[in-house]
Amino acid sequence: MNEVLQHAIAQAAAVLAGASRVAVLTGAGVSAESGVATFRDAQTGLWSHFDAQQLASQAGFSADPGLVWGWYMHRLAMVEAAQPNPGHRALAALAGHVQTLTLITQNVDDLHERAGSQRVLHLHGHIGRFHCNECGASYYLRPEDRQASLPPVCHLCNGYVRPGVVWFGEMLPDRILDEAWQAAERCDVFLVAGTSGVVYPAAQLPVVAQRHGACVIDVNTEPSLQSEYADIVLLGPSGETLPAVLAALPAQSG
Ligand code: BV8
Ligand code: ZN
Repeated sequence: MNEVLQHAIAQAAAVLAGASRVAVLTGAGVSAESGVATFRDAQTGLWSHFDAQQLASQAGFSADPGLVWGWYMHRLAMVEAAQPNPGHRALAALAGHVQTLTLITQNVDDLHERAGSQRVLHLHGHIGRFHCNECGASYYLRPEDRQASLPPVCHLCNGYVRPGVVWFGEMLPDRILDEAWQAAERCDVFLVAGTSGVVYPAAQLPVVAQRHGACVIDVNTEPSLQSEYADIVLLGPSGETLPAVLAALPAQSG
């Protein structure tokens, strides 16, 4: 680990050690080391000719429900085959070092929960949950649905079933967005990890936090939109830098 990164890790640990309220925002980058492709990663196979935003939309689903269903079943299988990485585990452990930690994620995988994090705020939903696209009725995935060439149909209205994620052009869940916004306004430190910062309103959260006086820390393998204004920048993989920050924290008191 280079000098600059080691210094930034020590700075981040010092700031976190003095914090009582911490808010964290994660993106696809924190799951990259678990083998879950990021949104930037080129789509593979059948979907290589489509950009993620097109597939993750009502328009995409109406145009070709089978293609979009297949894409989500492909991604669901990737998530289920993946394991949390040291970055997820470091964030779960960080909760024990501060008075309040609010973990906000744009990810639709459950790797934070599998790493032991409690009450994760999923701004963009869950890839493992399903409901009817017409009437909203919940739906429980059957094994045969995974290989199906079309989405299952709703037992109430025959509408197509869709994944429980927020598509582009759709509103985020109110209560979750409000809780995330309040955590950003009230935190002493806002830690951003593994996000490019291009999708709104999630990308607004670190700005809100900094405007309310918080120290913003950005963790990424490359410069992101946050690193332009962040107070501390850790340029390295979150699976290595986050455990290093945790290791640099003073031992938990009591
Ligand atoms: C909405 C679920 C009301 C689905 C997702 C204001 C300005 C401009 C546009 C808008 C605006 N307000 C609204 C919009 C429109 C739109 C938007 O933001 N468009 C962008 C693209 C310009 N927002 C919406 O539509 C939102 N809804 O606003 O509703 C409304 C409606 C209509 C019009 C106005 C208002 C809904 C957005 C949610 C969409 N759903 N996901 C699914 O997953 O299938 S978004 C999805 O993409 C992810 O959840 C995530 O949010 C985003 C991908 O970003 P990242 O997670 O950051 O991933 P990415 O691949 O981009 O980057 C990975 C990063 O990790 C990189 O920086 C890389 O360097 C780094 N990295 C890689 N490896 C590592 C690493 N870092 C550390 N360690 C590593 N090992
Ligand atoms: Zn229905």
